[in-house]
Amino acid sequence: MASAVPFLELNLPSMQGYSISQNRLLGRLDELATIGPIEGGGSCRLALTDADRDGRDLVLTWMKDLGLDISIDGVGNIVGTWNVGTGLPVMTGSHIDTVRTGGRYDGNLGVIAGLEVIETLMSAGMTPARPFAVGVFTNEEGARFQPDMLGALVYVGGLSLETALDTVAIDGAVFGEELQRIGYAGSSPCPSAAPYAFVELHIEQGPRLEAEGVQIGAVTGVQGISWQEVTISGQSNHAGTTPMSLRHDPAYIAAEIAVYLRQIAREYGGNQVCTVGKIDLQPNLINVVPKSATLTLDVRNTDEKLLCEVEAKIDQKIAELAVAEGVTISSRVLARFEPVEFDDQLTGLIVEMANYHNRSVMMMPSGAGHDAQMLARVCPTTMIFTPSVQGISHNPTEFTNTDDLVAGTNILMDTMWALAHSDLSSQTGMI
Ligand code: HGY
Ligand code: MN
Ligand code: MN
Repeated sequence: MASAVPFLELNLPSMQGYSISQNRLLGRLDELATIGPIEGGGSCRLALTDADRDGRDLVLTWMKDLGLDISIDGVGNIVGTWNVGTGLPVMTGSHIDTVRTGGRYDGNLGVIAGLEVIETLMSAGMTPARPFAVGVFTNEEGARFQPDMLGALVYVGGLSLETALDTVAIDGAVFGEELQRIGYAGSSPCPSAAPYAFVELHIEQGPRLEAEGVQIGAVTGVQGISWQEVTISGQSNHAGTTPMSLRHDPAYIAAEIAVYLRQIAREYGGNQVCTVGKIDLQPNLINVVPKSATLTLDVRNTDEKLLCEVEAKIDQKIAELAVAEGVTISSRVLARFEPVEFDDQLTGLIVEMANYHNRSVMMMPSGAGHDAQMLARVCPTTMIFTPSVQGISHNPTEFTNTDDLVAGTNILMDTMWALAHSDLSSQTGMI
């Protein structure tokens, strides 16, 4: 999967001795982490909350300090553009919204690294032949509003603005109202114009790079994601007086579903993962057989055919459980994205760039969803992964070593430069 980009002839920033600033990169990661701080050094900035607004305000300040042209669209996606050169921009970026127990690198690294690349080149007096853009996409996590990657999906025209604005959060808030409330209902049109290319720097969030002693991931794509909310309605009753034979217990069925998901993931093995991350019981009291149980199913696989098989088996099991326990079960899809393949020439470029930077590298799919999987619908796209210590993420103790952060950002800088000075349409090799 070698790329054909003649980047060794392109006078890359690193070839001229330029490197990003470690202190500025770490300083901004630390500063952003102080917004919505939680125990353990991470952050809670659920999409469109006050903390998300405060994080956006900080990033906007950094963008304005760099003199970037700033656009905010109808779902609050922010794009800061260094309007130099000609033609469509080479774009990078990610998200700054977090899960409730977020770390300081997930998403934040991709946004801050993009600004760092621009600031380094500005200081070096190196002006790329194309504009450089940094995107901050709304609601990547999907923890409060589903689906995940919602902002990037609207950005590329995969979801209408109206549908996005009408989306209701797990706490009952309405997306459009929250966006207005935090002052980020922008006027730039959705969908946006496709960039020339998109490269996202992100932590791996899993154990593979560390386990294999590899320093850079050249990401080949993103696995398929199936999210659904299952609601089980039964007979609420007294915990002490109701004979077991007369129960119609939603909590029991929720537990059976969670156990089945673990079993089927084990049965399929490979990249199959299944998670029950959220269970709400009503009335949620010690001495009451619940009236209802609402749980979320997160089911993923790199192989669409297997993912469909697993979805069908789960649906069948749920139907059987409903009959056996005499409960009624309904479900609704919260997100469903097929596996995405990134542009193999761009991924090949990441491999070559990592080699050039003397960093060990391996090609790998992403287990997590990313904004890049949406940008891949409209332009050549790939991702750069840096290792996650002990593979931990969506956890305040998420950590990535400084030299990996710096190397990943320098590779991003050279990659964006190479893309800005290559002809993606040329027949002499994609880039
Ligand atoms: O769920 C995901 O994979 C991503 O963190 N939104
Ligand atoms: Mn992320
Ligand atoms: Mn995440």
